[in-house]
Order: sequence, then structure tokens, then C-alpha cells
Amino acid sequence: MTAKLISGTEVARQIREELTGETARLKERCGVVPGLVTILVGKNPASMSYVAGKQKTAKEIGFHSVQENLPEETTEGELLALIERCNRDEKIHGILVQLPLPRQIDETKVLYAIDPKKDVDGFHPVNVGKMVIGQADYLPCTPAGIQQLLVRSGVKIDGAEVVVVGRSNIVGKPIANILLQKQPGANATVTICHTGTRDMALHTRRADILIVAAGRPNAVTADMVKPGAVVIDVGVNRIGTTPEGKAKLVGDVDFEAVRQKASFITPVPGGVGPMTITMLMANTLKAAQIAAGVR
Ligand code: L34
Repeated sequence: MTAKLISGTEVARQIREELTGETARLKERCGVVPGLVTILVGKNPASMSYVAGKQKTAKEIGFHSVQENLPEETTEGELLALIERCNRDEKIHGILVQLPLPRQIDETKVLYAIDPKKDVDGFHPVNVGKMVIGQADYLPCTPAGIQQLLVRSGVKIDGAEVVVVGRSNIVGKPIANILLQKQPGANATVTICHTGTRDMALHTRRADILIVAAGRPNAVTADMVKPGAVVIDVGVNRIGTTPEGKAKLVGDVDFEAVRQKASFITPVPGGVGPMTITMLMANTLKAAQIAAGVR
């Protein structure tokens, strides 16, 4: 069997169309334009590309969007002061501080500083806690995007065996939490594998839905996948260079081999990445709707 491709690009386009309509309606009815600020510290090329994607998409949907570029040597105090200004700015409904941050800045302090009502990344401990108890306002963007990809591709999540490879705070832990909730688009049996897992393949071979966020090329090979499984590849690894001097993007899954065994698989690029950006827009619109009292 050759797996069907789940196109994140296509699902993201659909959702963005919906968001564009809702944004226009919010403006018409309430005079409110959703405002998003993206804060980038330093010049990490991958981060610059992701933030540029977020800015471009925000503008296309009709948001008020502001890009703040701070130098690599920015102090923690300077970043916290900017966040404070954004917390008070009524035109701004969503604040995103792109991770990772330079070493001199304590990430935890920064995430605590963002007003939970404007935390469209869903990383503030208040929002993490709400997600765990099934009361989330803002789900973290990458996991929310994975859930949408599954739901909109017609994958049955209810009762499925889901195995997550990776336990990061931005993907592994939240996607596991989201899919185990007793809610539509969830209610799965969830296992999380990580670097301490003794026999990874033992777990991954049981998965109906395998979500791979290991951060390493070929972390999942074909022998680790059950025939007919749905495979979601969250990895974005830049390896080698093409003749034009550009980095080649690969995921965490041995794509060509696994695609012969799976029923559905997401590509890299064009899989989860575009969904991450789109769910940030969905969260920002929701923040603006809540602020306007229409949600
Ligand atoms: N605060 N930091 C914060 N929030 C986030 O949600 C992120 N993340 C991760 C890194 N740091 C963050 C992102 O935005 C990863 N991430 C992200 C966003 C977009 C894409 C990948 C990761 C993306 O658009 N990927 C494209 C390829 C883009 C390219 O060529 O580099 C894709 O098709 O996969």
C-alpha cells in the first residue's frame, strides 16, 4: 500500500479562508481588527523564516500585524519591557515570542510575563493548566494543527491507539494531552515515548496514529510502523545543501520507506508546518473575539 498524503498546505488554505471571512465579519459588526505582534530576538535563519510566514499570513487574513525584531544581545529586562507594552496595547490581541531565545534570557520568565488572555501560543502555565483539564482557550499551535489535520482528513481518533515520539513542552506533551481529552476529535489511548523509553519500536508498532516529534532525521523507520497506520511527521530538520546552496528540509520519519506502509502520511515541508502558522491565526482571531465580547 502507498499512503495517501495529508496536505497541510491544503488544509491550512481551507482554514485560512474560513478565518478571513470571520475576520471581516468581526470588523463589520464590532469594528475590531485582530492584532498580532510577533517578537523575534536575534537572527536564527529558521526562526526568521517561520516568523516571516506568520507575518505574511496575518496580513493576508486581514489582521493588524506588527513585527518586532530585537538584536541578539537584547537583555531579559528589555524583552520583558516590550511584552509589558504589548500587554497594555489595546490594538494587540495576541503576543508571540518566537522560541528559542538567546542564552541570556530565561524562557520561563518570558512565558510567565505574557498576559494569558493574549497568549496565543498557549504556553503560559495558566493556559497549559487549562488545556490539561480540558478547558483550554488557546491550544498550542503545532498540536492544535495536528488535531485539525487528523479531524479534517477523516481519521478516527476516538478509541485509537496514539503513540507520540517526543516529550517537548511545545509538541509532545501538549498533543498527548489534547488527544486524550474526553472530547470530540480526541478520546484516544495515548502513549508517549522519549529518550528514556526502553523499547521504542514495541510501542510505535502498536500505533494506529503515530506522531513523531523527535527532532532527528530517521527517528522512525518502516520496521517501527504498523501497516495502515496514520503517520504525522512534526520534524523540520535542515540537512546538507542543494546545488543552489539551500538547506534540504526533511522530517523525523524515513518518508519514502514509511509511505509504503502507512495509510496516511504528512510530508515535510507542506505538512504540519503550515498548520502551525494557521492555528496561530485562529487563536489570535479568538482572542480578538473574546476581547470584543462576541465569544
Ligand atoms: N513561540 N516558538 C513559538 N511558537 C511556535 O509555534 C514555534 N514554532 C516552532 C519553533 N518555535 C516556536 C513554530 O512556529 C516550530 N514552528 C514552525 C513554524 C512554521 C513552520 C515550521 C515550524 C513552517 O512553516 N514550515 C514549513 C517550511 C518552512 C521552511 O522552509 O523553513 C513546512 O512546510 O513545513
